[in-house]
Amino acid sequence: MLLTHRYDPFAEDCMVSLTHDDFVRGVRAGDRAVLARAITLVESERPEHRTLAQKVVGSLLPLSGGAQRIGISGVPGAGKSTWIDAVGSRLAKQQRVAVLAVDPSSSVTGGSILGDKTRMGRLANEPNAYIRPSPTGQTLGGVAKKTREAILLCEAAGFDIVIVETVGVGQSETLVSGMVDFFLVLTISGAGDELQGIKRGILEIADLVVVNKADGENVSRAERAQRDLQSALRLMRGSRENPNGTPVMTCSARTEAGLDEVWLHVEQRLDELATSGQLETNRQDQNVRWMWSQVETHLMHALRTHPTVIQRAPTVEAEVRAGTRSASTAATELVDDFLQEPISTEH
Ligand SMILES: Nc1nc2c(ncn2[C@@H]2O[C@H](COP(=O)(O)OP(=O)(O)O)[C@@H](O)[C@H]2O)c(=O)[nH]1
Ligand SMILES: [Mg+2]
Repeated sequence: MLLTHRYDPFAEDCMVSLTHDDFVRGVRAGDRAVLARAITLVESERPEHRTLAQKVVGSLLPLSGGAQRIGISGVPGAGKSTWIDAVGSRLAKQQRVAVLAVDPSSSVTGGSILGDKTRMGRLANEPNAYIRPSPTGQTLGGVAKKTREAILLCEAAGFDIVIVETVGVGQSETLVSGMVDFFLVLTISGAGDELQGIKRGILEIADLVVVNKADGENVSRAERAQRDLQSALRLMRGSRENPNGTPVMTCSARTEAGLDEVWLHVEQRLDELATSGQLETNRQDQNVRWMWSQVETHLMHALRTHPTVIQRAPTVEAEVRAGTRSASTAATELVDDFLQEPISTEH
């Protein structure tokens, strides 16, 4: 059955009829409909779903890890969706490709910058592809957790490549770079200073920068942008192993010029990382960092929902506001209140 790219709004209702074993069996078998429901399950905020979701993810964890995890970021309009459509469609001829979206705008405004899947029309029609839009109405931290779990589910379902698309605004790119093996930043040539069109922070986490839309009259501008970015990156990130800093390439997602070269670079780099063992080390580090970030989330949730803290917070806040109590004393007091009787709250 090909329920592939379609997000099924009714899945959550049907979900109750699927047991833990149904989920595990279906995902293992690569059943798209069950995979879609399993992702809906991990996205669900309902307590009974969360318990089941944890069990399902736990059971499938040993089957995960088999995909190449690629993150793609860039400002809205840089051509991310077009790029993924073009590259993904080629890859899907031989491999199974899943695309997951992380869109911070959908959690803040309810809208979506990343939004429409229509630009991935070709990929959506590939039987080997699965496209999943961003979960809406969630905090960025929530989206990160769900995206991580969705990656694991896709891997357990046998996908060879998982591409995570995110918008290069806000913090989502940092979150995504913490869950992928290779982080690609797509940019476009601007009027003058290339570094203005792209945030410095994002360049620091990029494994490869690609200037897109190098087509038609734009070719020479794109090439100039490439040179400018390359010299900036050489200064920023040049090292003994990589004297030129993070590599910068050009391509056109529209005409598909340069796409093979870009993908070849990604593949070669991933091969090197896998062979040297660095890929595994990176994933281990990511897991440990993720564990600590989850510890923080759980602790903050427990603290903020603690009865004494809830009761005292308004007074303490007012005192801090009025300057009658220092922020750090107040913080210590609130934490002490919590620690006297820490109520562990499942988050
Ligand atoms: N000329 C040209 N236009 C492109 C290219 N890639 C994307 N576009 C166009 O740029 C616009 C934004 O593309 P989209 O993929 O939605 O960008 P995203 O917001 O980064 O996902 C669309 O109108 C695309 O057709 C390209 O390589 N060359
Ligand atoms: Mg897009």
